[in-house]
Amino acid sequence: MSEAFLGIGSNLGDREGYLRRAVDLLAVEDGIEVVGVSTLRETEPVGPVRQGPFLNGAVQLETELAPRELLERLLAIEERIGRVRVERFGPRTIDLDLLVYGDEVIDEPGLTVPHPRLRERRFALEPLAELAPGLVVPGAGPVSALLAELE
Ligand code: GSY
Repeated sequence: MSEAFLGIGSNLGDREGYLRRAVDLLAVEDGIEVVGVSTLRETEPVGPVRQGPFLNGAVQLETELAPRELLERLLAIEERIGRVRVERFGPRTIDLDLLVYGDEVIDEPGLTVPHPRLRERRFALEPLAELAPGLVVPGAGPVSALLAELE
């Protein structure tokens, strides 16, 4: 079993409903156990697109799935919920990002772990630190130090 952390976010429609449904669908997947869900928090949009505020959180998993298989399940859950993305970096109904997978560092087409923009994203680091304050992000350092760098 490996420990993994996801970032979850939504800024279209019933934001909390989409996030809760994603957690419910994760919890019934074979090979995935949800062991923690952070507080959901409203965050200002980050990035080049003007858009409404997000609701963001993080989820802690134990999983038997390899990283690529886990990523495919995340995409399937997004599809099942009815993922809508208006444009790249723009509004979306549901976003499930694989932030950290055990102590693995992976850089392959379509799969980069830890998430390549994690250290820039307070909206991902804060819920991650809430779930696992002692976490060391592979190749990047303690989550507490990454957050302090953003201060
Ligand atoms: O995958 C990230 C989507 N996203 C977000 C987000 O989830 N939260 C906030 N606050 N800003 C964002 N900008 C983008 S793109």
